[in-house]
Parts: sequence; structure tokens; C-alpha cells
Amino acid sequence: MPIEQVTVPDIGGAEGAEVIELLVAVGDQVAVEQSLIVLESDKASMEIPSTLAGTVVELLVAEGDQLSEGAAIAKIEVAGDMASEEAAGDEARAPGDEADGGEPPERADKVAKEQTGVASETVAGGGNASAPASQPDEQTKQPAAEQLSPEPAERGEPGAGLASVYAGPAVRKLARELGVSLVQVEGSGPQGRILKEDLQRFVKKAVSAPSGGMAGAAALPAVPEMDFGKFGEVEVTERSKLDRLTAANMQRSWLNVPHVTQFDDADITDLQAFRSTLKQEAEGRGTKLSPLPFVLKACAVALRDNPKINSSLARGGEELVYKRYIHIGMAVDTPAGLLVPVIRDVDRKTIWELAVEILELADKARERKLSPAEMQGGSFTVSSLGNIGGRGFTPIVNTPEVAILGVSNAAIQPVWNGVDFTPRTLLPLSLSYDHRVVNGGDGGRFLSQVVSLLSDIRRLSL
Ligand code: CAO
Repeated sequence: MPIEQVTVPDIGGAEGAEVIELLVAVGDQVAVEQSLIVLESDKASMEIPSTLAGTVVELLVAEGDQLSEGAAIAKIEVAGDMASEEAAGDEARAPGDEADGGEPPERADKVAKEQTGVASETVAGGGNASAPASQPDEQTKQPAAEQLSPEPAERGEPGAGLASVYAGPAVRKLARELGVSLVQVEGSGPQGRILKEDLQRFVKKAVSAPSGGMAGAAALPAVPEMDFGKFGEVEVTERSKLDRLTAANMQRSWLNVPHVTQFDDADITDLQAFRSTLKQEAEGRGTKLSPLPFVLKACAVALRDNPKINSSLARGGEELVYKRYIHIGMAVDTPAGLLVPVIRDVDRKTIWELAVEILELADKARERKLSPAEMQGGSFTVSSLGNIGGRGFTPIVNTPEVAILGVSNAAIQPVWNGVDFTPRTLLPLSLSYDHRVVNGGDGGRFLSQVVSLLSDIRRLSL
């Protein structure tokens, strides 16, 4: 049987449209007009249909490829009888389905699988944002395939399942982004086609619904997408996996944890003077001595004395786990994004040992050489923006930890000593904590102790 190529047709002059989805695989049988891939240009996404009926013997494109008119998409072994099968299939389908863009059965099954995958991701991840990640609800326990895949017998019956979903590529894409299964959305377009407005209405209704099946997600109104290009030139870039992961972690913590932040300044005038006397020794040891090792050490002592700050909630908030170890995560700003390596047993290490480890872990983080184990097991976090600047900030708790210390830029300030103002170096500190575990008194005592230890570092040795 002859093998022929399907190429990209006229796509309205769009150059370098990106392949965002492959809708067929090698070995699939395709019909004329069946969509093979989805292309996305600056302005729109579009499904590219096959001009041939037969079996896909080679796919010539991959997701992420940039295509223009005439580019080869796939090689198809053309089957003489495919056209007649296609005609027979048309008869079996509801009138109007083919002409109005309804999905052929193979494509429809594929959409069902894809949509199911998306839904499962959403339910497990962001779909129930206000529920703690460690407490799956009934929805998360149920395999998504059971919730959403139509029974085979139902496929193709209008309204029965995903096979009957009738929507354009832009709406499908938006639905995937929003984590909405289109089978739940009622279409108001011609022949029940789902329009963008239908999807928006569905989401609005879901977010305003009283608590029930979608309790977590319903509490979170969606931020509408915006076409910023309408107002001037823009550049759109793909976010790195690390950035997206950090964003998800931040949002989970922000939504689950009632945050309180307390502020104080530590007078580190004496610490800075002591540090400057150690500069040469540090060089001799091949390291650097910033204020950070002292901050970590002060936190370790205060964590030992205030064990609640070194705890985590368990069993949905019914238990509190006090950790006997003091492992402190250290936020590192890297070109790839934020990483938090963990320094273990900070209470048992000397300032020099901590200085060496800070440098080693920060270098490893910047070179993306940290192992997963080096980023796990933290019981508290320090986020130091002191080297970057700023007078204060409210860090987000790195849940399931219950507290995080923000360190800002030390500066010389006039301080009243009872007789006159004297210049002192003040280090601004901000302690954010999970108010489900840590009360103002706990937080205040912890922060005051850190301040007092840093203001008189002789106390660190006690
Ligand atoms: N106030 C004033 N100066 C400070 C300071 C502070 N609080 N903290 C550090 N410095 C100084 C250091 O002393 C050093 O100067 P000298 O060489 O003259 O002593 C200089 O700033 C650079 O310090 P550093 O960055 O090399 O070392 P560090 O130990 O202070 O910090 C690290 C290490 C890895 C924490 C830091 O480089 C970093 O990545 N910080 C960003 C963390 C972050 O992104 N947090 C936000 C997370 S939430 O988005």
C-alpha cells in the first residue's frame, strides 16, 4: 500500500506555530479530516486534520517543534478501504456530528484519555487547594478514570461522556489549563458546541458553589486570563519546572497555613566586630564567614529551647510531632529558581563547620547538583535576603514545618542607650509561623531568644 505524507496546510500565514499536542501515534488508523496534531501560534491554537485515510507509519514531528505551512507531519500508509469505512462510520454517528466538527471515535477515545489524565493531576494537586496535601479527600482517592471516562457503550451518545464533547481546540486548551473536564460543561453553541463563555460560566458557578464535592477548589476564585499583548509588546516564556513547583508549594502553604509574622531587630554590632577579626582566619580555612552561620546557630539554640517551633502537624492536625533533631533549611537564590538545601544537626556543628557547609550547599544549589536527600528533612527554614537588600519581608512557612525566619539587610541605626543615641548595627528579623501550632507567645519567646543570642554571641556557647 502506498505511503504518503500529510503536511501542514495554509494556517493563515502563521510562521513557526508550536506543536502543543500529538493526537495520534504510530500504528493508529486515521480517517480523512481526523485531527493529527494541535498547533499553537501567537494568536490561536488549531487542530491540523489528516488529508489521508490509513495507518500512521511515522510521526515526523514532536511536541515543541515549530511548524509552518508545508512542513511534513506524518507518513500514512494509505488504505483503499478507509474511505468507505469512514463513510459507514458517518452513518452510525449522530447527524451533524461530522459536519460540525464532532470527534471521530478514535480521536474521541484519545480525548477521553487525555482529559482523564488532566483531571487526575488536578484533583491530586491544585484541585483541592485548601485541603492539606497529606489529607486526600474522597475525590482524590477515587481513580480519575472512574470518575470521568464514559462507559464504552456510552461513547458517541450525545451528552453521555467525553466522546460526545464538542469543542474547538482553544476551548479544549483552556479547559486543560483550568483542569476542567469538558464532559461536565454544557455547550450553548450550534449543535451544543462548547464555547469559551460556557467554560467560564461553569468555572464561575463552581467557585461560587457552597462547600460540597469541590470544597477546596470552590473557595478559590480563578484569576481571569488576560491578553497583555493588547497593551504593548510582550514576551512570553515557559516557566521552568522548578519555578512551577515552587509556586505550587508556596500556594499550598499560603492557602493551608494561617500565617502570622513577628518582627524584631538584633543588635549585631559586636558580632560584626568579632566577625571582622576572623576574616583572615576564614580565608586561611578557605571559607567565608557571613552573619548567616551565627543566625543558624542562634536558631538551633532557640529551637532546642522552644520545641514547638521545631514541630509539625500530623494526622490532619490531631497530633503534633516534636522532632528531636534540628535540621535547618536554607533558602538559596539560584538562576534556575529557589532551592532549599537542608543543613543537618545544626545544634551539633561549630560556626566554622556551618560556614563551610553553607558555602558548599549554596554552590551545589547554584550548579543544580543537590541530591533530593540534601533538600529533605528540614525542621525549620532560614531565608536570608541580607546580601540582597531590603528592610524586612514576610516569609512563607515551608509547610509541614511550622516556622521560618526571614533575615534582612543589616544597617547602622541610631539607638537610644538611656543617655544618648549611639550608632549600632541592627539586623532585621521576621519570624512567620503557622498559627495553628505556634501562638504569639511561643513565637515571641523564640524570636526574643534569637535576638538576644545574636546581640551577645557569648551566650551561644552556654
Ligand atoms: N546584612 C548585611 N550584609 C549581609 C547580610 C545581612 N543580613 N547577610 C549577608 N551579608 C553580606 C555578607 O557578609 C557578605 O559580605 P562580606 O563578604 O563583606 O562579608 C555578602 O553579604 C554576601 O553574602 P553571601 O550571599 O555570600 O553569603 P550569606 O551567607 O549571607 O548567604 C545564601 C548565603 C546562600 C543564603 C545567599 O547567597 C542567598 O542565596 N540568599 C537568598 C535567599 C533567598 O532567595 N531567600 C528568599 C526566599 S523566598 O523567595
